[in-house]
Amino acid sequence: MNPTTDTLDPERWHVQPGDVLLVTDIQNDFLPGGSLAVAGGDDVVPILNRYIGEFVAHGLPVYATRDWHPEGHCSFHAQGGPWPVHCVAGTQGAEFAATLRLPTDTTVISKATLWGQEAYSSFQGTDLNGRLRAGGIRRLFIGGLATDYCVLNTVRDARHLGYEVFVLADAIRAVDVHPGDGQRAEAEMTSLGARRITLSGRAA
Ligand code: VGL
Ligand code: ZN
Repeated sequence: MNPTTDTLDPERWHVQPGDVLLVTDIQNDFLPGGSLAVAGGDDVVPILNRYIGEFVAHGLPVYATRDWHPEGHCSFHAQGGPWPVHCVAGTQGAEFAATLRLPTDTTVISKATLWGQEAYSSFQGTDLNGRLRAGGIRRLFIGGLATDYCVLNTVRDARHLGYEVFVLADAIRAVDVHPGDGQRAEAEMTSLGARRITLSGRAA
């Protein structure tokens, strides 16, 4: 139990027009057995499938982001970066988890596609903001991997861009390179005005 998150009660919620579900980096390399496995990363897949079902049932859009690196990306150890080789575009490790039930009309956003640039935020170097604006999106529901990298940086940018943000507290997991990184990330997202929700808070 951690006091930082225990004090943050998930709130009741329902979806409405102008909402989007952003499924973050549910790729084989980030799941157990992958080259940059996030502990418990597979636990979030069935939960995300239920959020996806909620959005589909309401005719609302689902976006899925993917880390999509070129070979020899600057974030890899051999290039002096912090990470093992992971999510190389077109490889099995970069594929979405087979158990993730994305709708056929999912909008896929690829990030960190340039050799010399790291990008943890799904807004960085992508057309995500333009697509959301064009779609009249005002509220982002964000879950996936990893809490302390892509989810955190995407939430930061989303808040600075003026979106309302709901963090799917039961559908995120942290890398925790330093113990507590995930908890600190969750506290920061809350301090930025992102609201925490869970499936159980869904209004009937
Ligand atoms: C990520 C580590 C390395 C992420 C990407 O998207 O959370 N984390 N590359
Ligand atoms: Zn990466």
